[in-house]
Amino acid sequence: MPAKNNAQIVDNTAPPAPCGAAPSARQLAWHRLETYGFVHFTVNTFTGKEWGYGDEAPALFNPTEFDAGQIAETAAAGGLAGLILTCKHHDGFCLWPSRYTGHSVKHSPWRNGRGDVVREISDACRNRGLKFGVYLSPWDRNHPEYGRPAYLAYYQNQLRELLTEYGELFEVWFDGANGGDGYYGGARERRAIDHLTYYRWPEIVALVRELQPQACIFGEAGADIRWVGNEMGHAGDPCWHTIDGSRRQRNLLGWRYLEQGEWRGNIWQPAECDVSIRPGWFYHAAEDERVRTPHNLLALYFHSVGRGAALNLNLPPDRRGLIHARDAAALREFRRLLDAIFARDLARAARVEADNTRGNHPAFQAAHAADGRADTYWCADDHVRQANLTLVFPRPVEFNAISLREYLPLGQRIAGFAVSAGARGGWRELAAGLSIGHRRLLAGETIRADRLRVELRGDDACPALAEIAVFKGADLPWR
Ligand code: FUL
Repeated sequence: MPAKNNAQIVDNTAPPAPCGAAPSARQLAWHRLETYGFVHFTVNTFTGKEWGYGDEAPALFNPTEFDAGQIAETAAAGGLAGLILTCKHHDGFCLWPSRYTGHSVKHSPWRNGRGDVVREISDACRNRGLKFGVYLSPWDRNHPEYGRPAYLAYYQNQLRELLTEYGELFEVWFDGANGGDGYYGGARERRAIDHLTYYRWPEIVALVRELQPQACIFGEAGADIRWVGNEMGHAGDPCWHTIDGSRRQRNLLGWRYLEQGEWRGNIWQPAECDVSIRPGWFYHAAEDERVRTPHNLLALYFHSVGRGAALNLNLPPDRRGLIHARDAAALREFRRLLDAIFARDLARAARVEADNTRGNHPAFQAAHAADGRADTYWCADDHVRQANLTLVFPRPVEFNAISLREYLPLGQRIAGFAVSAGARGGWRELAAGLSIGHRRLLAGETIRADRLRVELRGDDACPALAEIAVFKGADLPWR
């Protein structure tokens, strides 16, 4: 009889099996976006509040020069890949003429009650090549039935309107906030709910999957993307793309846990850093002097996108319904500085050596890590747990920023790394860390070197790497 147990035969000319949890196609597409924007707009813009109580008259909503084109244009000029609009914030006021409530733009003076902010923003996004996403606050301080079963049908009806009437969505954002008290149709009382069970998340997730299968869900159970645990615009270090699903079920996701995730968690749920360009989420004229500077935005980018997370940057329209000139200027300059840093990848001119190449096969050769493509990668043999990649520059180069990327379809494989510069025969360690994932940016003082070594450690899998890129930026945020 032939031996049955041939499972150990390793084919090192084929890609390795994905290790641990791996991303879905919709998550992979989301990882590639890296930066997109939030648009917080509602009656709060006109009352000066951050959380409307729910008793605001729709007549308050009256932007005088609303221009969705200016909002989308500003986002596009800042290099954002899409916009997520607060179609309904906690105050319950709807920016679209929902069939299920009169508490909406329908009863506002804006466009004589015939306007639809969701329509105009979603159209403007598409016209400028931006993706569009929706935020629909589960907590509704206006609705009389909030906290009772009847509200859930209302919420799902509204969600269905947004999922079916505004074209393709890239993200659906479910906010976990609930402060208890509210107007609630005049009851003016506290209504506490259990946010894990009250909203019937499995039904909501099923609705999004049915109607917008490509959209990533931000939020609670069943979500594709997790909150990063703070609203300051930075991910943890490390920041793993995975979490332990049983912790989520047991409501044990503290902010520090969310910032870092968990190595080899069983669910792929990467982090999104949501942060406002101003102190508040809504526009307040009193904060015009406190718009983030371009350098501050650069620092946010390095601490979010640069740790493998996405950056969701809030740009709140003012009372005219426009992005204020200060915010627009800061965003534009941020993008100019960022593009200048990443204008020329010095690694492209280097020869790349690896101390191990999977099956010695051209498909996995070291050169793939520095070919400027994210869809090709270097990979080691299955039994290898530590490997070095070395860039050999034709002549000494000066650099101060390095970008590393894993090849995510194979899961997160690298458990630790170190980067060293080589000059005149000696090595100097520049940086070391744990997670790489979708992207890891390292920046520091300017170094002159003729070699760059990247040491990679895979605890339970052979390492693979899609990108090593090397840059000399004129204007790094911390200088
Ligand atoms: C929080 C909300 O309470 C804030 O108002 C804002 O919408 C932010 C993005 O999420 O939970």
